[in-house]
Amino acid sequence: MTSSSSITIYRQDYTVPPFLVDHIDLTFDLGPSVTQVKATTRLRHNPESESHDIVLYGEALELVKIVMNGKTLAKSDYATDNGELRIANVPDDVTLVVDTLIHPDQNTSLMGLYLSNGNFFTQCEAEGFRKITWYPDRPDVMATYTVTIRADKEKYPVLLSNGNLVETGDLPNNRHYAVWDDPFRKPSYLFALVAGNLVCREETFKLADGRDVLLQVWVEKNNLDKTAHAMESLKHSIRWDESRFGLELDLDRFMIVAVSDFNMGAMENKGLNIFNTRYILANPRVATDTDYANIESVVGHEYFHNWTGDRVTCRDWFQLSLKEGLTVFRDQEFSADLTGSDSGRAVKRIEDVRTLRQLQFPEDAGPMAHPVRPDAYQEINNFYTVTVYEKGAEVVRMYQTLFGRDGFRKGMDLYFSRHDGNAVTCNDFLAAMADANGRDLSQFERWYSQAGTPRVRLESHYDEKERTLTVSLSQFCPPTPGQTEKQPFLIPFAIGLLDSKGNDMPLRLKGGKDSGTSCILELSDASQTFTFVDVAEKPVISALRNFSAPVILEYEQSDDELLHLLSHDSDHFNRWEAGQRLAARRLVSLTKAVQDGQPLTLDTAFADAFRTVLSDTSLDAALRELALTLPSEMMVAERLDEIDPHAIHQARQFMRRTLAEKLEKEWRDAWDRNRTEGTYRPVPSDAGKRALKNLALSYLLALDNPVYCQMAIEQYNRADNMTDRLAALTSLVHSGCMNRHPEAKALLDDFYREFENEALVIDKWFSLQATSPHAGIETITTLMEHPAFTLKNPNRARSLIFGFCHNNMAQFHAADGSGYEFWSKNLIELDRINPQVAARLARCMDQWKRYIPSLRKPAEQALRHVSEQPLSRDTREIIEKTLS
Ligand code: 0A1
Ligand code: ZN
Repeated sequence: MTSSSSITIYRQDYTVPPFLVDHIDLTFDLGPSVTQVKATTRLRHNPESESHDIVLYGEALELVKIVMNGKTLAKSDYATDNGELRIANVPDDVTLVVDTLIHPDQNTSLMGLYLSNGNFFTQCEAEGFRKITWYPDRPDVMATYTVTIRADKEKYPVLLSNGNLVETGDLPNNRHYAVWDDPFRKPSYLFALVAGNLVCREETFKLADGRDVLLQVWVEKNNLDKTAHAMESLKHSIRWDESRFGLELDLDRFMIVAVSDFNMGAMENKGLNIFNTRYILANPRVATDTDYANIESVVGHEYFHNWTGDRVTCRDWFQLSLKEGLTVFRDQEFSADLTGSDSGRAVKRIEDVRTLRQLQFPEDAGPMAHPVRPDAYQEINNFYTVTVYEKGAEVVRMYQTLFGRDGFRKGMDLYFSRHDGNAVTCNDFLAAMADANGRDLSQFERWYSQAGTPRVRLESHYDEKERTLTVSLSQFCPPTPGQTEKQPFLIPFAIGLLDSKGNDMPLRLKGGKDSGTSCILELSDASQTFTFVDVAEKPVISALRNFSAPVILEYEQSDDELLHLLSHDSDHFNRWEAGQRLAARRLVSLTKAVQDGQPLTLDTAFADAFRTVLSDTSLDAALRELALTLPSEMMVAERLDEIDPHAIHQARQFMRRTLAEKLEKEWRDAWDRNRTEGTYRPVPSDAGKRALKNLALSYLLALDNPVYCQMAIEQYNRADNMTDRLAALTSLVHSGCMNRHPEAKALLDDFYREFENEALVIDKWFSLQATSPHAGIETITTLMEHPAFTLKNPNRARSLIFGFCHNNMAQFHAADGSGYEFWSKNLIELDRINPQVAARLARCMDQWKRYIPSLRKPAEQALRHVSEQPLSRDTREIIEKTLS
């Protein structure tokens, strides 16, 4: 579907649905090229609406007939326009029967009903149900569903839908059927159907209230040996939601299905979650520690949606963060709790903040910046963003920071008691938090309505005589598209003070009580001053502890202060932060030195600080690994007005090499001493050791020493798990070893052969090559021609094309514009196949206006070239916003 003019939908234009649906009966006669869908819907006029028109939505449907209250409608009985079908002046109670034909084998968008490896799957969020039948496909229309699936018995032995299986049986012509009944009212976006040749791992599980439930994980046969971790994660999720939020599973059966063609990560369809295989399949041979952790968090995320999303859903799509921000926050807390330690929680927090800064901060400063609750969209699929998800989660976290865990829980309880079974808004959530905690949160609402990352400036003054410390905080939020003026936010600002020995000092605010050793300052005005009294000596300030608000802190601390925090802060997050700030400061100067042709140098004090961290065995390996990982190139770009990708890359490579040289012995020791014992376990302690060991290896390989190439080759050959094997191979490919060691090169082929039948591992194979700083456009083009490459599978397309365009700064931004040309060519081709995935690729050029002039020109050319093509609504919206 291509469009030349796009319609913008505004949040302010929301009106209630004229008709509500009590129940829908769906019958599917499945066939790959033709599927018949019969939808029988009982509709009732909504007393809150003045309109008496039934409005149905449909896309790419072949309408056979519509019968209303027993009468077949003539074409003149309804009007269709732009995907809407309107039946005017309808009586209060009606039954509609809609017969349609659809063509799953032609559906490459992976929305609605489609085929993957010959099996049927659906994806209905946000507006995919309208590709199945004409229906009031909007989240505030909630109905109970009965679904009958009929299909060939041999080809599709398994027939699944939401809810409970109530009947099965045989039909003539080797066909069979199943009837599913979902007693929970749900919007159409939560409908799901799966039919095919699948097998499952299943278990009966006892809930806290003593009920037994059936848990199933469905996959293709060859993947059954990779389902144990997903099942474990599901059981952990159920237990966690019971104990942390008192929320129980409301179904007798909970199913997860893995599919290899999927646009996103996973989908929370009621009782029938559908997952990208990437977030289900794992065993030590094929999955890395990161894969294991992601699976746990995504399984949790989808499960938690059962309450925050399914039981209480969104009134309209502008409220998407109501369910997504909240559910991401819940999955973050789940993963953090599961680590079972304070340092584990800190590791998780650091990783989450890294994602936010690396992906969401640039979004909030670019052409697609939008509030957590957007005001307008052309294509809702473009708003499944890091702002709605990750910044939304930070907004939810701030309630917890303000009210504590207990206050937050009270707010959640009130939210469910008020809204269970309904479709509501972000303001309803805010009101529940405010009322449960007796607090006026009207100012807090600005976190939902204003886009942009606020900047908070900190200035301090210590008065030795008075023994007081004044902390002045001021806030400013830069303009974003459509929002030039911003009002001050309510910012919870966590702070602590360290004495010269590095100990936390007791805190007391003027006129206040003792506040322990960490307290939350509430910044609500444009600027405010806070005075701490009885401050025994000039402290080093630990500001914005645990990243208590999604802001950019502007606080000039000296190297000495940062080094002090790096060695002593009791807040693990801020220890890490101090190291990152020391490194980032130097990376910015080094980048400038590269641009000016100045010699590059790195001070000893900095290298020594890194050495101290690396050798500090009292610190968890995982925390050391995070502290010793340099800010990414993207992160450095964020700190510069103008982006010079090559200079940034060279600066960072220089820093890596220098740290490798200066700390060579310590890296070697780290590699030697962090080997894990016994059989592979994806637990945080072992994963942390592997991460540190593999970071050490990658630093050592920066030294261009054949001894280390050999070491990596041996690690690859000896590895009994994918984490170590992939790390060795990636380090080899990304270092100079590849060109000098034929043996290293052979490993790439070996890896391919070994894992030829494991699609997810072949994705890794493509992606590790696409992200190599040595992979020029020729390498990428050759890989595109590889028989295993296809644009049709989103995971595969992402591994190679996104890997190159998004995660290979040095090569993508080639001076001759060849990277941008590659981008535009593939974007145009992909858009014809799958608009949703294409629109994500389009986002690679978000930052083009900040590129150095020599790159801006070819970038603009590529963008203009794309904009001149016929494009989907998805891609058109992004390209137009990027160019504007
Ligand atoms: N609600 C899902 C994300 C999701 C959104 C759209 C999709 O369409 C292809 C698929 C999944 C989640 O947050 O997990
Ligand atoms: Zn979600």
